[in-house]
Amino acid sequence: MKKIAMVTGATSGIGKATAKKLAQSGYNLIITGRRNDRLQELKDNLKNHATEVETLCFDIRETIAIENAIKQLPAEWTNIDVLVNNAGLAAGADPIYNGLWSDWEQMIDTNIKGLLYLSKLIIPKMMERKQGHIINVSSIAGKETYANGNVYCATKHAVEAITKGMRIDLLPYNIKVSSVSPGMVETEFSIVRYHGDKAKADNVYKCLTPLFADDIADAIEFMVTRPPHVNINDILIMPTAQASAVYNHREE
Ligand code: NDP
Ligand code: 8X3
Repeated sequence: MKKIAMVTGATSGIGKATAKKLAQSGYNLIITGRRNDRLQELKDNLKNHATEVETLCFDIRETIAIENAIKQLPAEWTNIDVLVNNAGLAAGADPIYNGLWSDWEQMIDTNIKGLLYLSKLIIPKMMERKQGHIINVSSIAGKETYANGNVYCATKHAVEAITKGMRIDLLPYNIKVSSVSPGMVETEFSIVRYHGDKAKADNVYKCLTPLFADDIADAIEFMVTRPPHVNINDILIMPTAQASAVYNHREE
């Protein structure tokens, strides 16, 4: 019987790459996101790995939608072994006095509240089985702050605190809790952050080699393939050309 991994935000970027990597590692997958066409496309693609796939289409900010989606999972899909809390975004890059309330709400509701809502629904079954692994996708922005990153950085700092808190609370239940904290990864992240402005998004990765989604998927695969007595608390993974949230080197 294959293990089951649930990956949120699997319609793009890090989540999609992680779903593919875990399929190659022999997991059956539950993939989530709001864009159902992309979920179906990924499901078809994963068939090549002889993986069974369930798709759950919901907005992670909506508690009722999440509850309904989880309730509709067939019984054989409810024993989730690995939960990758990846769905998230940055919206805007403005000084605090110019930030949009709508951007702040979207980031806080998705990156913090969405992660909490879903985890609360998945954790009880892991507790019953005294088995499971939760991997929260944090960021270098969870460890440092940078100009105009204020609220996004706050959400990822919250992910760090939630990860540490979860790890303590779930200790008696043999549930591993990890985080992976990337620097710049070229995905749809910057297009989303700049509200669809492709030129601004491209500029983020100009004249340096960023990380790619597969690099983060590799790290997640490493975490989930450690022996039962080993938990990787966190992996901070940066492009070679990026020393910190603010220092990077561009070959002009
Ligand atoms: P992408 O924009 O490529 O992917 C984001 C994913 O999150 C999509 O699948 C999207 O699915 C999902 N998502 C966003 N909002 C919601 C929502 N309300 N409900 C459900 N799903 C949602 O970006 P990345 O792959 O780069 O981002 C993945 C994670 O990695 C995020 O948490 C991000 O903060 C983090 N990260 C990214 C870094 C980077 O430089 N790219 C660096 C460090 C961390 P859909 O739109 O279909 O709902
Ligand atoms: C994404 C990385 O540096 O853009 O979390 O905040 S950064």
